Amino acid sequence: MGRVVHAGDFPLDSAFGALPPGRARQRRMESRRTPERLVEWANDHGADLLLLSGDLFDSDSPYGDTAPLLAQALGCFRGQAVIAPGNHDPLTPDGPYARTRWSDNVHIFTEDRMQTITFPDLNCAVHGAAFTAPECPTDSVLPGFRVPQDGLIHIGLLHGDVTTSDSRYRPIRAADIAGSGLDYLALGHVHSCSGVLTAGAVPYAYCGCIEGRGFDELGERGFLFGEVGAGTADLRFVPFARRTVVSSRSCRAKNRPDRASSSRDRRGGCSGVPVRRRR
Ligand SMILES: [Mn+2]
Repeated sequence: MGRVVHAGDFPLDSAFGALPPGRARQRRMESRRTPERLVEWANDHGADLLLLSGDLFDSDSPYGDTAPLLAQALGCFRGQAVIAPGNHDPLTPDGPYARTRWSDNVHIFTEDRMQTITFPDLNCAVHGAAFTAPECPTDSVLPGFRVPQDGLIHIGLLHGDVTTSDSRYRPIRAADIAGSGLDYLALGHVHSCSGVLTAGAVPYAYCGCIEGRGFDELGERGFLFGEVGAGTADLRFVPFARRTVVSSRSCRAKNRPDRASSSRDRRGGCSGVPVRRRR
């Protein structure tokens, strides 16, 4: 099949609580351009499928025009987009997914059970589910799921927590990933990009968050891009965040005292957004 972008954990209208109010407002405004920038990148790189692994909004009641902005951006994507709502943006009757008009190339999982969308032109099927509440203490999706042997490429798209212990955010077991037979499982929730891992023969990955928002999210942020084939997922990390949160220590280590207390603006120059030294 074709080229895949896997992104998630934006989340739009995030509070940026570590910043002073004026700077936080600026960052929120910038973050609302994220979908448009992502779609431009995806179009420029010939992506066919945009997998959005949830937590695209910070809550199920974002500012009034935030969801329409996302819908407008995705409507400009030349391929197909699929969304698996997460714990911050669960699929609820009054939430942004239900209340917004989406273009025909946008597909949103609506239930907390495995749903399948087939794209014959891409020779591919995307399987996934939605959070329908802010918490999901059991995984009712992957256990027992097995892809059919029908010649299609099978991709999974879920928001959840790969763990061996309890989790309020859909605890996913590695054995269930391994047993699924998926050609790739695109996951959201964890804010660091995992790179492509494997459970049994099944490749899976967390794309990480697209922007770092605080000192627990230092360093490059972005998404995954590449090709998925039968049993193979060749995706690489694409740094994309407009700003990168850096600690004073790493700045000084690079001998750039002018940036010692700032986040770097990808468009060049020093943004002047204050960041505190990590302790
Ligand atoms: Mn989450």
